[in-house]
Amino acid sequence: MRIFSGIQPTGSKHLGNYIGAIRQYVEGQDDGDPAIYCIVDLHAITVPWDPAELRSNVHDTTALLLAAGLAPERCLLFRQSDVREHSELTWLLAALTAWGDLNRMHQFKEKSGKQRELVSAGLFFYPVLQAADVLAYRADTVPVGEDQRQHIELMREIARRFNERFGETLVEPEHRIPEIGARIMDLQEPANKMSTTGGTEQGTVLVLDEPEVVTKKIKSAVTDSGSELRRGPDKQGITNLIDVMAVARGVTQEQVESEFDGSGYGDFKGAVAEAVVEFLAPVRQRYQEIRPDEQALEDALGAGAEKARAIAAETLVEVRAAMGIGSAA
Ligand code: AQP
Repeated sequence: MRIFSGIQPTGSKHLGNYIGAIRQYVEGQDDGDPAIYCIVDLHAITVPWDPAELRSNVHDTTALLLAAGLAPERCLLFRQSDVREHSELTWLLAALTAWGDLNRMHQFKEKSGKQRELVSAGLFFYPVLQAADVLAYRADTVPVGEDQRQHIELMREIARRFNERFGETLVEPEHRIPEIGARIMDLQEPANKMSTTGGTEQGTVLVLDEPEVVTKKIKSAVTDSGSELRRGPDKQGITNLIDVMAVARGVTQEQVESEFDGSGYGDFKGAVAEAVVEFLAPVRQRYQEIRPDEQALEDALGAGAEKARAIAAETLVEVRAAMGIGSAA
């Protein structure tokens, strides 16, 4: 089984990214043949960005993934822009992508609505680049959070259309969404997902937040006016905290509910804060050790890119030939 997933280079990955995606990357790195993880700097330029900050953010995210437990000798970790095949395949797949489908993407609607500067064509094309990322490796499985479901459906559609028209060349990937924690919610606005660009500062726990900050954010999480510690559609805040606790402790949501049955919300939040601090502590500590050595980070990314390029280049040869692009030889 070949695994592929991409993550944006932002300096501040949050608990939702960690639980929904990064945790799955680490767990899956030995199951992949290979497991391929990509830091998607080309996606990062679909919204306003600062060039120097972008480079530095790639190092931040690389260090965070390594600190979380990715091992370059057990998986393939690289920077998207180092493998130019992604950009070429984006254009080729654009020829098979319906404008109407792109126009229906929730992420585009949300992000373009919030944009105060230019709404770029790149933002509109974001899912095509994402399709190229995955299809270039003929990946079977894409570990992601719930918010990416629609983009995965679209890339399946593009692969299907390509194969129907030009013969079996690409693989229709399946998403892998975690059973618990697929959609971690903002602690202050539990109806919305925890998010890099759209969330509240107090409601977003960053993986690298100091323990006191994590504790403060979790203790001030918005809950409901009841007192029962159980999940339910009318109890979004508590449901979210139960999910977070279950993942941090490595138990089921039912086990959390029965352990804390009868406890007050205040005590429960204190326990969740403690569990999350403990859950993130090793990552934070390893990050401090790994991040300063930028040469080592570049070396790891460079080695990953070389292996990735070999796979993607092979796909591109077949795709170009099938589409009649380039010389016949
Ligand atoms: N709240 C979340 N719960 C679970 N999983 C989540 N993911 C994102 N938010 C949650 C998953 O994290 C992975 C990495 O996403 P990304 O780095 O490519 O960036 P993103 O999706 O743009 O991250 P955000 O935080 O969601 O930023 P905004 O809200 O600004 O777009 C993906 O697998 C995603 O599913």
